[in-house]
Amino acid sequence: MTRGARALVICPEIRSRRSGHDPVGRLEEAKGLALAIGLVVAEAMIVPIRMTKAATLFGEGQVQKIAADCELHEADLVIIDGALSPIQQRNLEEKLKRKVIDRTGLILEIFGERAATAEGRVQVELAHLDYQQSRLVRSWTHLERQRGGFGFLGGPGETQIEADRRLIRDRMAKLRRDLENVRKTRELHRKRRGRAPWPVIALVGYTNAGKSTLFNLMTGSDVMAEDMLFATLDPTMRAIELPGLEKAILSDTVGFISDLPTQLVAAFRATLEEVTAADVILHVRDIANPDSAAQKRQVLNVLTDLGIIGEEGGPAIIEIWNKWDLLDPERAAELAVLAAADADVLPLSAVSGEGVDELRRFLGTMLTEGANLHQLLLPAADGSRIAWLHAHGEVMTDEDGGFDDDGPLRRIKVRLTGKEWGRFVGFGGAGVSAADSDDFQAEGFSEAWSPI
Ligand SMILES: Nc1nc2c(ncn2[C@@H]2O[C@H](COP(=O)(O)OP(=O)(O)OP(=O)(O)O)[C@@H](O)[C@H]2O)c(=O)[nH]1
Ligand SMILES: [Mg+2]
Repeated sequence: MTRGARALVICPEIRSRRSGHDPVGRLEEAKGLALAIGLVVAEAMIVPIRMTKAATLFGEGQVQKIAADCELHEADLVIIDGALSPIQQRNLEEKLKRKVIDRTGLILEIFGERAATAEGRVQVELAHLDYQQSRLVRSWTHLERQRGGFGFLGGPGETQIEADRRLIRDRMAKLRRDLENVRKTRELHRKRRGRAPWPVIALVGYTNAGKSTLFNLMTGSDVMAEDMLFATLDPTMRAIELPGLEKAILSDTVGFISDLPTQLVAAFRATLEEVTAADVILHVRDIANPDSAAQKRQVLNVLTDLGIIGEEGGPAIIEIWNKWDLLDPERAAELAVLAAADADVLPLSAVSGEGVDELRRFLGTMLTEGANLHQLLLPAADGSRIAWLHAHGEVMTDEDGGFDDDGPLRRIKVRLTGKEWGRFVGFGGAGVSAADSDDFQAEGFSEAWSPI
């Protein structure tokens, strides 16, 4: 797609499929997507559809009106902010005599342009090929032709479309293998490192909600935070200090969007592995956006699709009602009552900094509460219990602990909740040597290990 090209942006509003989205918010978002890929929005409009047409989505009269608008606004291409079937896309391109891109196509273009890491690029290409493949199967039949003359290149009667499909399939298979290798290597690294000893806090939310701005504010870093959809594509992590907690890891992530192409959900999964392992999720919401409620639903849907929240629960989710500074005083007063009534909601402005100290205190309390430090001396040979501690607790130190009659020992300081401690003891904690508990209490830790 050429940067600087003029786009006519159309939001189809399908009567029977009211999504609860605010149409104006939706139109703004569609324009934002076009801008995010460097297009010029020549004109943007909502087109209500009473009954969708299988061939063209819009009715004949509407198609003519769109064609006229294209001329009037000198549009080079048309963006339909919804899903088009391959046939609809082809027919509209013929009737409008312009390239037509649907929402999925547009989002894939943005990701294709932005993906920075090798892994991100592979994932996006995979999603793109998957999208193209479905277009080949169903819409390119009108282009189907015999490959003339060179029978030896393919089997007799092989058609161009079959060859294209095979190319795509082979390429996809290769990319999947590459991706699998990258994942295995990363998993290996992670295993070697052990579970991060510090709690992980992940920022998630709708695109443009202010995640990166909050991340910068809390970490003093300077990641890209812009009024642009999908400014962040690759996750970034930094250490922060919290009241009562020496260190926690804050992770900034890619933003979500409604009607996320299914092909991209898989790409998100890998990018969001850190979120899966998070102790707390901060769901950053643009509370001043008229579409805020629908955006929240979308974010929760994606988190569910990704298996991050499920029936057995998952990490705690705290809602950050961001962009508080943009609310008019009346709305702010209304929302303040709601926020005060909900223990999991914090009003905040990542631009003015208002509410950030409260957030820090909140996180500090939440992450230290209920977890106590234990100091253990375990036989170094007892790999399975040591591994269990690394997997279930926050291991602060794991160092040489001298010898006893049976051999070398490890001295392990670990923070465990009461429940996990109970499980550890049940798991075979008996027989663990007692550590010098006096020292330990002197350091101000809340509980020391005593022999069973
Ligand atoms: N007025 C106001 N603007 C904010 C606030 N927080 C963020 N913004 C603005 O909102 C825009 C988007 O912020 P980002 O931090 O890039 O949003 P993001 O959630 O990281 O977006 P993606 O990375 O695209 O998903 C920027 O122009 C910010 O300056 C806030 O509290 N108040
Ligand atoms: Mg961001």
